[in-house]
Amino acid sequence: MTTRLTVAQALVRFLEAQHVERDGVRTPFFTGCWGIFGHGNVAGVGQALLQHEVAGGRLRYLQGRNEQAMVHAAVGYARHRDRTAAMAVTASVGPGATNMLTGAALATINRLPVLLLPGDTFATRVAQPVLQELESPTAGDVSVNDAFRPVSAYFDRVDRPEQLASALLGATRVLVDPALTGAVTIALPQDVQAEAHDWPDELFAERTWHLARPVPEPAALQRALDVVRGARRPLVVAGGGVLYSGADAALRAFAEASGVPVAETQAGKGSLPHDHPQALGAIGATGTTAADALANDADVVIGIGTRYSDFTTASRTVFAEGARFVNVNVSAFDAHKLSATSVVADAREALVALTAGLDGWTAPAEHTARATALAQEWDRVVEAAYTGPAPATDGRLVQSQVIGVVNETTDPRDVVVCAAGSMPGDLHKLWRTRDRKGYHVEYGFSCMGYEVAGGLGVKMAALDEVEAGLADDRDVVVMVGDGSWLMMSSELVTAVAEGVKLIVVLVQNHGFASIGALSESLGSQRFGTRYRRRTASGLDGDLLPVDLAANAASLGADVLRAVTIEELREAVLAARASTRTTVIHVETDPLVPAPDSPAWWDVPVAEVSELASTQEARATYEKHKTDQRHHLTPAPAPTTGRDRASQPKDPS
Ligand SMILES: Cc1ncc(C[n+]2csc(CCOP(=O)(O)OP(=O)(O)O)c2C)c(N)n1
Ligand SMILES: [Mg+2]
Repeated sequence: MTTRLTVAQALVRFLEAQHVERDGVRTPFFTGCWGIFGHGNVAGVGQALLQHEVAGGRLRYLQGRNEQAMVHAAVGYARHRDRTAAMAVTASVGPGATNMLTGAALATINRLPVLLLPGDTFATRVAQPVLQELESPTAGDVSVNDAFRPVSAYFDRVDRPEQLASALLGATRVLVDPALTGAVTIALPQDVQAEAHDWPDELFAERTWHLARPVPEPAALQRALDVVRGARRPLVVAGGGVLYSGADAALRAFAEASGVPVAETQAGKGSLPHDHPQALGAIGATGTTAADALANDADVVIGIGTRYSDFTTASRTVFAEGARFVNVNVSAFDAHKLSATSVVADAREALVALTAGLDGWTAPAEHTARATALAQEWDRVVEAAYTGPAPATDGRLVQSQVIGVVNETTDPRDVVVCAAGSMPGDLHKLWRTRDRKGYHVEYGFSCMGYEVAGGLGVKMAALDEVEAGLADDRDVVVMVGDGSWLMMSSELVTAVAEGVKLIVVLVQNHGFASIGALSESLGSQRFGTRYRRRTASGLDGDLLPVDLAANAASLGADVLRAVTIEELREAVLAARASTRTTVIHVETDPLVPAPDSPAWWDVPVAEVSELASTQEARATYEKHKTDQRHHLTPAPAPTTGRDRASQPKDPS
């Protein structure tokens, strides 16, 4: 049997029918389709979504304000659902499509599934160039959508209806693959979207994809255990893979059985609650003194579900040259990093197997005790930062106080969302995570503008979990700087339209505090990082007369202005009690930093310069460069039982 539908109608039908199963739980995979329409998708995918909605279809249509932001929302959604559900995003040809590129890169870098459906120029090319078409004098088959190839985990273009089935199956295969997932792009020429075809009905049959939990190969597990058992000062580095796999309980069991302390990357923060005696908190360039000290001394580093970004390794200065690595990762690509003994497996499966294989082994008790003592020491630093460090120069709050108030006035299950600026580093060091899903900082791409849109996706995911009976409701608290806000806060309108409640803490410090501090430390004198009026000597005039609170109110949110700690506390409580989206506006002093991490981050300084500040910074830079390690020592060779070369000669 066949059904006659357009390519776009068939696509929507297919998306509606996809389900996933993990640990015996079956749920719909695609839960919505974001879209902004233009001539490249309005009559194709747009018509199909309308027809679907009129027929009472399951897949909801979500209207966004910016294509990049729609991708962010979809990514935030998928992350909060631990990659067990995803959304699609449809855009028109040209700028609608290219607006999605940043979101695509963000999704692929963070290994988070999103299905991108950019419209494409006519497959038939009859009236080319169509509005917004990129013409190439040297290639006839190129469009702007080819720019998606390097930032997509999978790319396809459907030039004929017959190609759709293979494109959809290939796309979904990659989206549900924990080792490959990311942005999956299917470019859809605008004429092909509207073209009818007789589709085999099986294409629309309900399909259940298994979300794989690959188990460790026994020999690889054994090698890993041999390295771990030889350790005197081991350390776990927990990455995002721990959370996506739902391996937090298994990690805790492993840590408690072995006495190995646990440090967390940005994506892995929340793997252990902050007050667990073995929780060292953040590692790396934005690490705690506890985690970074243990990392410096570690003889064996057990990385679980981590990409080892330069923030995690402090640009390869945080681990000693002789350290051995044992990497558990579902992706062989990550598992092999830093010359590790690699275990290519699901984090939860591997942790359970490692715990069982410990066979009574524990790290030396004094090592575990040292970790706990150092963690407590750092917690006292956090406490001091929360309650108020040095008095702010002019009565404005400082950022660490804002973080403290938000942490202490929200529910342990609430989710804090952030992405770029000085807050991700401060949150990494200072946020007391009390729930495995309580910390959502996008730091793979650290994309300014992710915050509000990503937070919207997180809240939608939380609401879907409530509806599916998987979890209770929780508030989502977006923490966003003025720079990120100005770059992209437009999805606040979508939150209002959808009746999805967000709490937004808008931290106004009149510029880029993060890059300002970085610039100063690199001898570049905070050049170009303040928001000021231009004078004869540069951008160094008065503060700009912008009122971001009024801006937020104009977008339909309730707005509260907080000046003192007490007002901020009241505002967060009021926002929690409200059912509406509330933006809390607070001014902070950009010149008072949070307690510093002891680690370094490699950002090259000009080798020659006419500025004394740059010359000094270069000298410091060169000193730090000498601390950088290679981590090229091969992992112990697999044992073969009997090594052939050393076998005794056959006496016969
Ligand atoms: C899209 C994008 N452009 C540029 C950057 C580089 N960058 C990182 S933080 C930052 C400034 C952020 O300013 P704001 O949101 O006000 O936060 P603050 O640094 O003041 O805490 C910039 C420009 C980025 N991460 N993302
Ligand atoms: Mg700022």
